Amino acid sequence: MSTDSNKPAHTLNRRDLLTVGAGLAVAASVGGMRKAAAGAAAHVLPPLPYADNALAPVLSANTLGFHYGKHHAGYVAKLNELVAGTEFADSTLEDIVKATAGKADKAPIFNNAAQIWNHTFYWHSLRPNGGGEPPAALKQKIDEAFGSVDKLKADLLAAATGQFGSGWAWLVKDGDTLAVMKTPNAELPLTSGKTPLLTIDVWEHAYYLDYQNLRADYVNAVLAKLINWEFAAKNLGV
Ligand code: MN3
Repeated sequence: MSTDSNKPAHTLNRRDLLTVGAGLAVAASVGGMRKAAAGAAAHVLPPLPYADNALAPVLSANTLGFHYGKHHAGYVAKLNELVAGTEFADSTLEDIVKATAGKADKAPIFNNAAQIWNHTFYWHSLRPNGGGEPPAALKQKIDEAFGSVDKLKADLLAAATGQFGSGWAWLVKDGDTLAVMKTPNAELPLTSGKTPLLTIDVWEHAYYLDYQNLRADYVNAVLAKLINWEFAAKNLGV
C-alpha cells in the first residue's frame, strides 16, 4: 500500500487516480490536493460516462438516478467518513481494497472502497447501443476460451443468476485465458489476482425498478443491448 507522506506535493495527484482497467483513469487530483491542505474528501464520485437516460429503455434514468446518484455516491461519502484520520486517509482506492481484503475488522472500509471500484467499472462495462459482436481480436479470445460468444453470454447469465443474493458477474483474464466468475457483495477479482474485463451488477438495486425480480431478463437485456465489448478489449489489451 502507499505511504505518501514523505513524497513531494507534486506527486499527490497520482495517488488519487482511480484506475479502472487498463488505460482508463479517472483523476481526482483536485480533491486529493484539497485534502492534503484542508482535510477535504479524498475520494470523489467519478462522472458517469454518459447521460443518466442514455441506457434507456434497457436501464431507465430512474434506475441510474438511484444507482449512481444514491448508491455509488453513498459508497464514496461513507468511505471518506470511514478513512478520515486512519492509516488509509491518504491511500488510493486500489491500495485500500488490497490492504483491507479479507480482514474482518476492516470489512466496512473494504466494502465501501470495493463498491466504489466495482460501480465505476460497471458504468464503463455498459454503453448506449452496446451489445452486438465483440471486436475481432476479443472475439478470437472468447472463441478460444468459451467456444463462442453465445456460450460466453450463457456463462455470464448463469453466473449472474447463480449468485445467491447480492454480487457481481465478471468476465476476467485468468492467466493466459478468459474466464467467467461471480463474486458476492463487494468482492472483486482484483483480490484473487485476476484481471477484470467486464462486470454486471446483480444487486437488486441494479434492476429492481425496471425488471422487479426478473434478474435474468435484466442480464439478457444488458448482454444484448448495452454490454461494452470495446471496454473489455481495451482492458485485455487487444
Ligand atoms: Mn450497484
